[in-house]
Amino acid sequence: VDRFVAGDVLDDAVRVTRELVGTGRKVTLDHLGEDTTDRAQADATVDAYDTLLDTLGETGLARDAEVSVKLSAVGQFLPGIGERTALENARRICTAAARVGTTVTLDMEDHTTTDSTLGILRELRVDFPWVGAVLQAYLRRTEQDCRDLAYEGSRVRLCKGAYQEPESVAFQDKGDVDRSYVRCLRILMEGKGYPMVASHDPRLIAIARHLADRAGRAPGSFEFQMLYGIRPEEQTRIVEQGDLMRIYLPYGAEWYGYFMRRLAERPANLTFFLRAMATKS
Ligand code: FMN
Repeated sequence: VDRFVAGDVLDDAVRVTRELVGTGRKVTLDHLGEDTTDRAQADATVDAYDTLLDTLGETGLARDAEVSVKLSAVGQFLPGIGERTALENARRICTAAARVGTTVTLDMEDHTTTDSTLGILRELRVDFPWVGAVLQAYLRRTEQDCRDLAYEGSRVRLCKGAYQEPESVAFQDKGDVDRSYVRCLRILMEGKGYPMVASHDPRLIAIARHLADRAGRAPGSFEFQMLYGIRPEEQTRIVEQGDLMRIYLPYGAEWYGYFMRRLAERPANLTFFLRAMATKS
């Protein structure tokens, strides 16, 4: 599990963040946890982000490291009061991020949460215009969401999407998802916002670079993003070509859901998992 998750504790996360920043990469830290229906657990997650953000401030890492938050981990699914709680808790995290001078991105979860998450994003952006959105190219609605969110100052992470979704809302064919990704990329690169290209797919990365050039974007007016531990050579190459490269770094004890999605995407990841276990015993 070490290959994908930065240990159970904050110290490990800070150590890995410092290493990544030392090699010219940016970081977005995700305190693992999702789908809570327990108020106390949601509050504990907010406290963890609070401590993390203070630590990033104290260590001087807040300039290069932001945080990613899953609204389901901070109360979105609490019966009856979910949206209100998630908004309040996300506000607390944004306030802590503003205090140390960094940003927050709201991860996107399964399609039943998209409207709610984009609604909370809109409310947060009134006070914190730098809050990042995530859009998933596998959803049929996403091209339109890209148009709506391609405005000045709008940070948008585009990914393919990691959940099992029905045909009624999501493209099922890999080629269709890739084509949707390219259409969305074009809208974001030609728009006025700040595109964050989250993919390990070399073809899509090359197309993103080309579309950025064609739109006259300078390096630094968009960024690439990859998950911690995946395609490190490609990460280095992107840094060396002068583009911004941000690494999504999950940390904490609740690694199960995150890890299972990585396995579902690419069964070969199991080999790395077993290898990591083997080197521990
Ligand atoms: N998938 C989601 O469904 N929601 C997310 O918020 C999300 N965030 C991601 C952040 C980063 C930096 C990366 C690289 C991926 C993220 N993913 C997310 C996973 C992607 O949707 C996708 O499953 C994974 O990157 C594999 O696709 P690839 O071939 O494009 O790399």
